[in-house]
Amino acid sequence: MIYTDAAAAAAAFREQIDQARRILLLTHVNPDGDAVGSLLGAAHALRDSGKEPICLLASPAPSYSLILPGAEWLEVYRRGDALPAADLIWMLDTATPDRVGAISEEHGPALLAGPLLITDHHVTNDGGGMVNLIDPSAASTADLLFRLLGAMGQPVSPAAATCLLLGVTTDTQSFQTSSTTPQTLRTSAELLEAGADLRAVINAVYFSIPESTMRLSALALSGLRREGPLFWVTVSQAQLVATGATDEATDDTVQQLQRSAGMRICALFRERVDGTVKLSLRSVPGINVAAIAQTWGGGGHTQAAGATLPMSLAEAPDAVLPLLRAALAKAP
Ligand SMILES: [Mn+2]
Repeated sequence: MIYTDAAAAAAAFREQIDQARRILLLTHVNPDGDAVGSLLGAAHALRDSGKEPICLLASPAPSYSLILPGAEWLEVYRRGDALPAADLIWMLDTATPDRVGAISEEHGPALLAGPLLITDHHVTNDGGGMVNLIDPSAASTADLLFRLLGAMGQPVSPAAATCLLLGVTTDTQSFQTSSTTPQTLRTSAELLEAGADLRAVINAVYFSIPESTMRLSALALSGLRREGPLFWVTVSQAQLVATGATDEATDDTVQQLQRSAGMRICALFRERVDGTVKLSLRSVPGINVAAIAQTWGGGGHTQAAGATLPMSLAEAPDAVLPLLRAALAKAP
């Protein structure tokens, strides 16, 4: 059964959860704040109703999510591990079962063999569970899950509310995405009323940039290049080594580029250890950078895409910039 409305889905979710004791909670590989926040929010609610949730991740949680109450319950799957025994599986924020990474590669049939609950907001989710709540209009799975728990009559503790608030705020980039609606803000208000620790979430997500990341962004942005609406920077291995920054540090640099006045396309070229280049592209609506990333077998979203370029950092801008100029020339 596929529901799009939390209130309509509540009885079917309640029935499956009531019949189960051990419940395996899963989410997508490379989990983001919404994935971890939803997983832990569900885990708190299940424990509060006397169940035994098991939180299994296909890859480690982002560091900012480790401040969440219950983060110590998160287990990371290693290839070859057995699938934990459970009466019920609940998959959250995961568009398709194969997004559960190595867990689905190694235990795919087992995931679908028993009762499976799905709660998600991805438009591409085809609802392969026994009971599915899929609402693409929800700005985050955490938002949808909060409304489901409410409709199930399940109290949401302050700890659960903090986990869900982290999901709501990260998936909307702090209420900046076009998916943000009055409902998003109503849910956020109710999470605060339920005792969510907004200060802890904000500190962890927005005020915890490592010093190495700050230094790398400063180095990279000091070499900023611009041609009208086109902005780009390069990041060398030498710069990464000199600052001690991790590869993910360049996400922060890209965000800075995106915020530039007058920017319509920006690119970041990061030299990888093997001598190839990781390309990250961002654009404003109307310019599809996913199509450009596909030139090198990459992809992503229309406004945020990436690819691995089989060339040196010195060669990469000359290979990519002509395509970006062409995209700008034909953009409305
Ligand atoms: Mn999400």
